[in-house]
Amino acid sequence: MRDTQLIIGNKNYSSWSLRAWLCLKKSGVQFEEIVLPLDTPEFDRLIGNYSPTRCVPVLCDQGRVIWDSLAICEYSNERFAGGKLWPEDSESRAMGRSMACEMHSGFPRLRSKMPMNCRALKRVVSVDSSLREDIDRMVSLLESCLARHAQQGPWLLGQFSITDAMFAPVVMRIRTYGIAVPHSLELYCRALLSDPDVETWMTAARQEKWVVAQDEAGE
Ligand SMILES: N[C@@H](CCC(=O)N[C@@H](CS)C(=O)NCC(=O)O)C(=O)O
Repeated sequence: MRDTQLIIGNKNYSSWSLRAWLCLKKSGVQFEEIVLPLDTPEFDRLIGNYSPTRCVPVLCDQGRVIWDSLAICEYSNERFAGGKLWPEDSESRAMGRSMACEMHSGFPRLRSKMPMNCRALKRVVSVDSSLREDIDRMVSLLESCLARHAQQGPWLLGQFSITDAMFAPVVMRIRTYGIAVPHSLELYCRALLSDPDVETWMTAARQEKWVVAQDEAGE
């Protein structure tokens, strides 16, 4: 058993788990992964052994318990990545932090009506005006961030950052639900989906057999 364990939900559906997992991967630390399938008696039986909130993700690192995705991303940055998961430029960092926090607390319609579902494709959900508002906000936010950092690299803030991890599940949704996006954002989606760590996650998600009925949205 490793000293560092990340407890996550199903890779196919658990968007909060993906965010924390990706930051840990990018920080280079070796960690043990424990998958507790969401919405199962097993999850209910075991989650209390790890998580004070009974939610995933939760990180157990040398006796410390760190819960909540954004806290795990920040902890990974400080403890394992030497601060490299935020850019040096304070303006970019401020923008990235605002975006990460907006993702963490916002986009309620996008999250509930278009749940992350990595293995699904060509799903159609009806887009009402409130969902459209979330989609439009997400597209304009990502597009302007990419335009601002285009000279520094392919990620949202140039180099990979916590902001990319927070928005990775949004890219999954763009793909699953066929959301039309501008060219620069389309290129970003392709780059993120072909990242080796993201591919590893996707491959594992496709192999899972669990189905969470309420997260199977769309026709
Ligand atoms: N704010 C939390 C949300 C975590 C969350 O809602 N996790 C879901 C899975 S993606 C969960 O554990 N659901 C199980 C439950 O609520 O019983 C975070 O950012 O980590």
